[in-house]
Amino acid sequence: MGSTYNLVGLPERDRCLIMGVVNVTPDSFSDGGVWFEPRQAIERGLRLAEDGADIVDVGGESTRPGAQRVSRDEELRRIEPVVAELARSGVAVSVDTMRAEVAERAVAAGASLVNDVSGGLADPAMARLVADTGVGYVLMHWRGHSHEMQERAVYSDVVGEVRDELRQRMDAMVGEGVDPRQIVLDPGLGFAKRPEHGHNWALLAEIDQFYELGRPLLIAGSRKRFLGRLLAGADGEDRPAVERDDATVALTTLVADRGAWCVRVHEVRPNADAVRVAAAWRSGGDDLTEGRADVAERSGQ
Ligand code: PMM
Repeated sequence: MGSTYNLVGLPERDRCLIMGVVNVTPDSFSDGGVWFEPRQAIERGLRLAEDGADIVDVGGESTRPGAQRVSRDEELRRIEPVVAELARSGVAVSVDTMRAEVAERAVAAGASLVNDVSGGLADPAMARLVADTGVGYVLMHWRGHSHEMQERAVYSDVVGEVRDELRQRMDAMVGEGVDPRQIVLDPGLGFAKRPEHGHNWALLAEIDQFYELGRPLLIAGSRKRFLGRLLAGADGEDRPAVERDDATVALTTLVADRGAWCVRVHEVRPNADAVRVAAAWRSGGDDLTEGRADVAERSGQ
C-alpha cells in the first residue's frame, strides 16, 4: 500500500494516510470561517492530529469555484503561525499554497509537504523552490484559477487528458530540477471537473490509470460538490457540504482499497477508521498489529 514511497519528513504506514484539512480562510466552500483565527486553527490542527491525521494541511487561500485570490501578505499572515506551532508540536504539516514565497516561508516554519493545487502553473518559481528545498510536493491537475476553471472543464476523454496533463507537469517540474521521488500526484477532484458531466466519478473509476505514472496518489473528494449532487434531495438541491461526511468516508474506504497513498479530509476520525478497515480488508487480516497505536503514541496516551 502507500507506505513504500518514503517521502522525506512524512509518516510511513502500511495503509492509506490521512491528511486533515485546516482552512484558515473566511470563505472555503465547506468550512469557511470556522477556523479563521490562528489560535482556533492551531487548536483545530492539534485536534485533527489527535483524531488520527497523519498530516495536517494548512491553507490560507480559498480555491472554491469563483473565489478571488488573496494577497501574498494576507496568505502568510493566516498560515505562518499555524504551520510553525503545529510543526513545533510534532505534527507533520503540509502547506496548501500556489505561491513559492508562501511555500518557502512555510517550509522554513517546519512544513514537510507543499500542496500546490496548481501543479506549479500558478507560480513559475515553485519548481525551483521545491527542487532547492527537497520537500515533498503534491502536484494536482489544474486548468486555471477558481474564477475560470469551470469554463475550462471541457474534455473528450477526461481520464486520458488528466493523466497526460499530470505527466506533462511532472516532466516540467523534473526538468527544472525536482526529484521525481518528491512528487505526489492528485487528479484534482472538483477543479475544472463538472459534477453534471460525471468527470469526478470517471477519474475515480479509472484510478488505476494514474498509478501508471509511477507516483503515489492523493485523493481529495471530501465534502465536494460531486458528492452533494449524488446525494441531492427530492427537491433537486445538492446535499449541503457539512452533510457529506458519510459519503466522504465511503469514498475513502474505496480509494484506500484501490491503493491511494493519502486522502485529504475535513472530518478525520471516521476516515482514519475507514483506512484501517481498508488495510485489513486488503491484507486479509495479516497485519493488524498497528491498530490505532500510532495515534495514541502521538497524543501521549
Ligand atoms: N481541494 C481543495 C483544497 N486543496 N488540495 C489538493 N491536493 N487536492 C484537492 O482536491 C484540494 C486541495 C478544496 O477543498 P477545501 O476548500 O475543502 O479545502
